Amino acid sequence: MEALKTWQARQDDAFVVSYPKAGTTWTQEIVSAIVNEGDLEQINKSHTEFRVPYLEATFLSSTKEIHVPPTHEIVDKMKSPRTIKSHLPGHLLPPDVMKKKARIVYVARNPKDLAVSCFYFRKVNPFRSQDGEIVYGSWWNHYLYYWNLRHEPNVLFLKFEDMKKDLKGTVERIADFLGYTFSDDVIDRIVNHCTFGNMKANPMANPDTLVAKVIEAKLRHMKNGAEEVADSNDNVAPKDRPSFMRKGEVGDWKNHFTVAQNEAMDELIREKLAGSGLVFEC
Ligand code: PPS
Repeated sequence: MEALKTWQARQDDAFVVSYPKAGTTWTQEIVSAIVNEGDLEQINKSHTEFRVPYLEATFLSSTKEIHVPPTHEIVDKMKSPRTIKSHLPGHLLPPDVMKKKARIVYVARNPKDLAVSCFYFRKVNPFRSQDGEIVYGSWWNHYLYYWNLRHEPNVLFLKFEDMKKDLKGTVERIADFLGYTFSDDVIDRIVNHCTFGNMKANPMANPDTLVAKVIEAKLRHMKNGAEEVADSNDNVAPKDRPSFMRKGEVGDWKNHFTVAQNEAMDELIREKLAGSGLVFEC
């Protein structure tokens, strides 16, 4: 985080920024497909996580002998135009990103589905959340920071629900925002590549294999005493871990929330987003 304070962005960078579980991987795949001009052969040569690296996440090495540099140093060596993922809240995003007016595609999702998706991902990835503190802070602070930047020419604010309703329109909007004009054929190819079913079936877009490797490395690291295991949820057996590409739907919260939970969440949403103009269909 210290290094990111002075990290240099480039004007033609395309960032995908989001609160976790809001539709990051989906947006990553769309942005990557656009920047590769719909060349699926090229896109499918490497995994999304390598095409659109996760700026602030430095992955653990599988052995002591292999040194894995911090991701931002890997990103420094990438050719332009770079595509980069970040979950950083606005005040922690490297200041040079806005200074250089690098493009930011931000995606937000209705908080109820976000909570359900987080709940399942907690079984996939043993990230920590203790005493009400959660990685990347509260969703409303994250959303509102970028929502308030939505009129900046280098920021495009998207909602998961709109992407579900009109994937083709979304691909066209992002392409236009990033300065690409495509024929209908190319647009249709990108749309088809980025449907839930096709991404789930594509090992270069579905994070499952990579996630499993990252979790195993993390658990090994914890067992070696480098970090304490936060709680028993951290030990969900691989066979019981849900797929990262779980459902990809709008309104799955209805299958999970009690009436009381729904009312509490509605009140929280009303309170936190009051006066902002940001509303969700949920
Ligand atoms: S992460 O860990 O923050 O990167 O997760 P993120 O990618 O933001 O969110 C994961 C959820 O997005 C769903 N997803 C999709 N939905 C619709 N269409 C496509 N193509 C797609 N790709 C990913 C994924 O299934 C997770 O949502 P849930 O509700 O858990 O299924």
